[in-house]
Amino acid sequence: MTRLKEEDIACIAWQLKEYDHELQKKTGHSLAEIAAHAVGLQTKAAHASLLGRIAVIPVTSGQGIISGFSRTVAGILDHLGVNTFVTAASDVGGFAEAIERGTETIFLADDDRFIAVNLKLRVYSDNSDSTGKGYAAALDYMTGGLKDKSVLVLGAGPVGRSAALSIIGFGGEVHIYDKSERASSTLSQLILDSSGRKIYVEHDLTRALEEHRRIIVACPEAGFITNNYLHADSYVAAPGVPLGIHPAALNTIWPRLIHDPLQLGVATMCYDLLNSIISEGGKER
Ligand code: 2YH
Repeated sequence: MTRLKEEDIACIAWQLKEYDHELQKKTGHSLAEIAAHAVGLQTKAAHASLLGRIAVIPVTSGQGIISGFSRTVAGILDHLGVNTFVTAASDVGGFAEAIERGTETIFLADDDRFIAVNLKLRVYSDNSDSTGKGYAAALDYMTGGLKDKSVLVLGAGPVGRSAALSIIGFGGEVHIYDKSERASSTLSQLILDSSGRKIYVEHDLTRALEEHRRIIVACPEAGFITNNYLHADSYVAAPGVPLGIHPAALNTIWPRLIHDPLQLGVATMCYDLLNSIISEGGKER
């Protein structure tokens, strides 16, 4: 699993408006609309304020605090219209501070997990899961719909698994490639058992790249997708950091490429929790 570096996220907070415009140009939809689509919500029904006040707590365990990480997460949530603050204290002190300041939702990450917890409902959203969903939703919008279309998912880890399940939800056909054939087969079996849907295991990366025009890059290998695999009708959604597109191919694919280190994943975590809150409200009525 990639641990984000300070330089991966340094520019995010002050470029959120530009990033949102870029998403709108590429997919026809805003960051909030894509995140809502990822969890099956209408943006109109989802008022970000329903989340109450959000605290982001810096966590020192493992390799420690990533400078700017909590502030960037808070910036993304602010951009979505949620009242967010970063606690002054880290870890347990930060948790106490969040409760004292009337927080209902907490975002926090260590080196392995990044979650958002809603304290009222006792539900949480996982970043890997939300990132997979968010990128599948962006690809669905960007391509005009994945129904009956085949999508190559590169990487059978938590992000790839979540993306694969979402693509199936959008009616698409999943082809999975992972450098560990065992990981691909395990995922294929898991999806068959849980949903009765078949996904196709690809054994040869070169052939898989040659044959597909819709690709989700859910692995952290840099620059392996070169220009010869990318065409005027290729679409790539790449949550993986570092980016799998070769620098020389960036110009070709840029108008049909979705890639960011944090924004779509965090936005989808937010809408995932909103979805739980809205469904819970529905049950009460
Ligand atoms: O970047 C990460 C992990 N790779 C989580 C990945 C989840 N998909 N964690 C960030 C660690 C942040 C640090 N503990 C802080 O600043 O609070």
